[in-house]
Parts: sequence; C-alpha cells; structure tokens
Amino acid sequence: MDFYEEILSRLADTIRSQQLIAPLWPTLEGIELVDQTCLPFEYRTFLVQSPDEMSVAIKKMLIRGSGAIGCAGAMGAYLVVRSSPDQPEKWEEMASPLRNARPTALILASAVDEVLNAARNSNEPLITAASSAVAFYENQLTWEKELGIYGAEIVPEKANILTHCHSGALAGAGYGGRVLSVIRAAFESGKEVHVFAQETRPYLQGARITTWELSKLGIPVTLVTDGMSGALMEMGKVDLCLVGSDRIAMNGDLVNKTGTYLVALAAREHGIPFYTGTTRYNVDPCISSGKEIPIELRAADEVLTFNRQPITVNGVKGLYPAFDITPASLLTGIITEKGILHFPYSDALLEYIF
Ligand code: RUB
Repeated sequence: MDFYEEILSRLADTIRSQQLIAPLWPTLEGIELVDQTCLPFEYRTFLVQSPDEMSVAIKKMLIRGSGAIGCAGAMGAYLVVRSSPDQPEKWEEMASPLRNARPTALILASAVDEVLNAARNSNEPLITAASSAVAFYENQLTWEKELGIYGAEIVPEKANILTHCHSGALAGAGYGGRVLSVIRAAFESGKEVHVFAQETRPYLQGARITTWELSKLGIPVTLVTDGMSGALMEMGKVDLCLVGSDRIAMNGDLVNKTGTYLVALAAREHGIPFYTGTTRYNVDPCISSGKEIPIELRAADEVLTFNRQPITVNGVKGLYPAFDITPASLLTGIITEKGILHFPYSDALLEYIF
C-alpha cells in the first residue's frame, strides 16, 4: 500500500470504529458513496473513481446535503490529483465540473480549492491531496460534534422539534451533520425529544432520510407533509425549529432547502425559536445579503413526476428552485462549532470565520 493510500485507509478505519453513518469513505479503488436516492428501502453503495463520476453523483443527488457535498468535493479533488499527479496545470479544468455540480452550497467549491491548493504547494502532491481531503472530512466530523453540544443547550428538557429536509449524518460527515447532531446530543444528554420531519418534496429527503437516521438512533419521529408546519404550530405542537444551511450571507440571511422560509415565517408568527446549524465553510465572506446567493434551478421534471410517474396532466409547466432565502431577521440564532451567534450577525460572523 502506498503512503497516500494509508492516509485514506486511516479515515476508513475511523468511520468503521466510530460506527458513523458516513456518506462516503475511501477505498483502494476510489471513493465509495452511499446512494442516498435508494434510501430508506435499500442501502446501496456506489464506487466513484474519477472527478467526473463524482460530479455526476453530486448532480444526481446520490450524495447531497451541504456537509456531505463538501466532503465529496474534497475527495473528488483528491481524485483529480490522483489522475494526473504530475500535471498541475490540468487540475483546474479537470475540477471545473465538480466545483460547479451544485452551485448554491459554497462548501463544494471551497473544499475543491482547499485540496488542490494544498497539492499545488507540495513536492508530494498525491500524499498532500490525500491528507488534505482526509483533514477536511475529519474537521467536518469534529465540528458537527462540537456544534451538537452547543445546540443541545437551547433544546428544552421536553421538546417537539420541527425540521425541514435532511440535515443529518449522511448530509455531513457521519455523526449527525448539523441539525441531527443537535438533536442527537440533546437526546443523549437525557432530554425528551420528539421530531416532526417535513417530507420535503420533490426528493423527499425528510421522509426518506431524516426519518431513517432518527429511527436508527432511536429518536421518536413523526412524518408530516411540507404544508403542515403552520397548522402544527397553531395547535401548539412545536417548541423549536431547526434547519441546516447551504449558504449564509454576511448579514445572516440563510439559504436552505426550499420550504425553509415558510417554516421561519410561521415560527415568527407563533413566537417559536427558529435556528439554523452550520459550520464555517457555509458562511460566504464575499456575499453581503441572501439575494446575491445563486439559487440552483433544477429540472422541472423533478416536480412534474414522482418515482418517474407523471403527477399532473401533460403540458403543465413545473418550476423547482431548490433553495430559498430566509432573512436574518427571522432567525433566532445560528448554531456553530464555536457557539451560538445572534442578530445582528455581521460582526459575529466575521469573528467566527476569521
Ligand atoms: C439539502 C438541504 C439541507 C442542507 C443541509 O438540500 O437543503 O437542508 O443541505 O445540509 P439537498 P447541512 O438535498 O438538495 O442537497 O446539514 O450540511 O446544513
């Protein structure tokens, strides 16, 4: 086994020994991904051996959720270097489809750049790319555990928590990502926690993955449809809302899965705390407000069909902006690996990321 392979296999050992619900792990052949489109009925893995295969897997949502996309970007950049270790002049072009596979989650481009820059400045590019990709993954893992502990403090002793989409282990580095790390830490500290998971049309990340992970952890969960949050709040059934983040502007505006904004509006109306969980890679120092963040527009077909079957009449148009913007004024706080930030966010975010 070469030295760079040993570095990668140490990460695979960590994932095994900590019994993580990991979205991916390195093998001698390439990077093994959990195909998240098959869950919860089938746990299938998929081997990726080139950066182009990685970018297709990201585009097709086999791997998704911002933390996991970051890890995939880091490993994909390692695959760039592995395919031409002596031709750094080619790396940028080779990495371009990977960097742009999902434009909203800033962490993807940052992860690719981090690994390629480290390799460029090294006499041993392959070893450096492998260790940089592993370090990226390990940092994500450490941070999700840390933010989980901070976040658990704001969870009441007995809490009904509403979440949208899936911000969990498979969307992160295998412990609990952002939101499920908070819920997991609160639950493991003895709090009585119950989760309402919104289904999240059209990919059903909430119905398929959030419920699957919570069930594995033994945390009670009830599945609801995307339009139910207001009614649940009105009935007094929600104590806290927790969502992930794909990108945060320097004024604290949050971009996350479409539907997040409506939950935040309903929470404000009912006086219910609404938090996002994040790590520093999701905060964009170059963007001052949410309106500047590129929103990925996915194919209309994803809305017009379900399990490849049409759900409406022929000729009807569909529209799928995959993310929406929740203004900072609707956030109660931002849970990070360094603590919880509050409004006004600009100075707190500056201090956090630098
Ligand atoms: C996922 C989504 C999630 C965040 C969570 O969208 O919006 O809420 O990515 O990620 P998609 P994190 O399934 O389209 O990727 O937990 O990293 O904040």
